[in-house]
Amino acid sequence: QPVKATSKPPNKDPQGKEVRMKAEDKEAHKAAKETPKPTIKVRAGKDSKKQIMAVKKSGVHKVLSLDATDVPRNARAVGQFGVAVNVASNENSEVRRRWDEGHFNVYLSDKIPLDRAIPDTRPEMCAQNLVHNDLPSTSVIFCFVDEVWSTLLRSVHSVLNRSPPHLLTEIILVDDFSTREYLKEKLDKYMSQFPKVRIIRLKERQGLIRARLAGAAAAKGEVLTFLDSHVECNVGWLEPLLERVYLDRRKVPCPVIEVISDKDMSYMLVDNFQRGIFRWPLVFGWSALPEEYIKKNNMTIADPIRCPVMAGGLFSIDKKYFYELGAYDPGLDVWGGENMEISFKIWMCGGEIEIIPCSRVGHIFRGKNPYKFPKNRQKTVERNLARVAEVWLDEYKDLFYGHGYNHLLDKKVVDIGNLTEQIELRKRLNCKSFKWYLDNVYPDMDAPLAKAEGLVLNRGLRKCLSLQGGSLLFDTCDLSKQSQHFNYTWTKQIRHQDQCIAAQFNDNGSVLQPCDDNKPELRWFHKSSKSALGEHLIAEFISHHMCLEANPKGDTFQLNSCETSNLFQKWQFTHYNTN
Ligand code: UD2
Ligand code: MN
Repeated sequence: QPVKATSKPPNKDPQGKEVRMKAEDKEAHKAAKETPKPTIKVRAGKDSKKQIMAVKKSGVHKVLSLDATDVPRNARAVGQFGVAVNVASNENSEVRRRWDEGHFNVYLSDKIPLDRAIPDTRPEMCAQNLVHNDLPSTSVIFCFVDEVWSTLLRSVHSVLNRSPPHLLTEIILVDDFSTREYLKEKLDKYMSQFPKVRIIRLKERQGLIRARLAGAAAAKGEVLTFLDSHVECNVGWLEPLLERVYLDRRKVPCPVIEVISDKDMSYMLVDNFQRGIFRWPLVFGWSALPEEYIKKNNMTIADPIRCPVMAGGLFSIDKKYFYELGAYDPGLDVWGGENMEISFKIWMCGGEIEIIPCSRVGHIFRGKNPYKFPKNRQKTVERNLARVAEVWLDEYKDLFYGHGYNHLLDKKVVDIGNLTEQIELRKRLNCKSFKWYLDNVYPDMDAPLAKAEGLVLNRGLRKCLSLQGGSLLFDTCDLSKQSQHFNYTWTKQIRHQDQCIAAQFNDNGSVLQPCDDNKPELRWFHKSSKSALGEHLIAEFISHHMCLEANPKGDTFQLNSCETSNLFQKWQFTHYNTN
């Protein structure tokens, strides 16, 4: 199972053509380009100061729509207003040469103003929304390792320029042991002009998860806001997030993540009603809210969207609540899986994750991680995911393993580390079960506990497996008999309650053993399809070509070399959940 980088939210039309912007936005954009008239409601300067001063302690006010202080902007600058830039063909080699510095168009990024305007992509009604005057203030935390200079700075400027100053306690840059020279003194010097920006340097590479923990530990704000280091926060992005935390400290709001093109650096609008979900084996993705759900709940495009999981990079959380939840599992390495961990933890232990359409942040989605993994990337991510599965998934962890990660079950080969503290935390917080989560938070998720189930018919004998009085026999097939019900599990066991069929006879000549995920002799390869060896039960333990065979007399079992057409080697379950 390849572990992919975080998928982009959909921003393509059904024909598959890329839709850069809505038609009307495109017009506005064009107009903006021709006559420099950004789609910005209020510019910082006198007006916004007056606005901020007008914010009294209690009561509500309209969302402040601040933008860059740099007025007038260089309207003709490359990439201004978030439009696509086509690099001249004689510059292509330079684009290619610098691509790997960040796995996006670094050459172009360096040409674009650090405080460029981007289209205000919020739904119209957002600018009219009211938020409380006494919102909590936040520390914004950027973790980075060898980030590209211009994108890091553009990220910081977008926060400085578009956040109401009284709500921004500080910006914390956590340098996860970068090696690039410009990220040292040069960065210190540059940031020293902004009193709110602090830099924390980690003494060795910790990975983004522990880097975030370091940032959180240093933060002084009431709320923590985590961002990736190659983003652009849009107009009015912060208040709607803080408003949700204000309303209920257990709400964990995320902005809509929009797409900054890795090729032409344009700012692209994403589809409405997208929520964060996962598919097996814990792969993050986006999916539109079901139409009926939108209708039933009378939802507008500006309403918060409850999400089974968050993408991971961008969210606000009450600082105390973050620690009550035990923050992140510090045993997670480098990158990946922490979004699943915090999502399950939040939902199962009493919180909520929401996407707030009135808060929008652009992010450069890169095809590859532009930094090195100290160990192998694939192994790092799968180890992280296995930790999450072991702590949070209960019996559903089999679905995780069964979708390409069965090799992780061999604890002797793969060390996923100690989980005692994480398991105790879950108990202490009195968190709900994963089944509760599936039923209540993600009911449209398909999560059958077995790959196949029901009766197990031997095609040669035309009889079914039956477990009676502690031994395995054949009997006339009868669905009503509990003794004939077996599961073919995701971890490849043929299971009846806690008894499994082994590819091995024990001392009493029986093939039954207590089930145990760590025992390779209990794993069978089985395929229901019409492939050559379909329906065989092939022992994985002994060899890939030994099959379970019923004696034609119907009294014993044996392991024989597999024969495609031998019906006594063919087994069929009543019901298959895959294929
Ligand atoms: C997504 C998330 C990211 C994180 C990741 C899973 C978004 C937009 N991004 O992947 O935040 O949740 O999924 O783990 O939702 N970094 C370090 N040290 C490291 C590795 C990364 O500081 O060892 C920094 C990196 O510079 C960046 C941030 O962590 O600012 C996220 O890394 P990414 O951009 O490579 O992750 P991304 O967007 O592919
Ligand atoms: Mn990122």
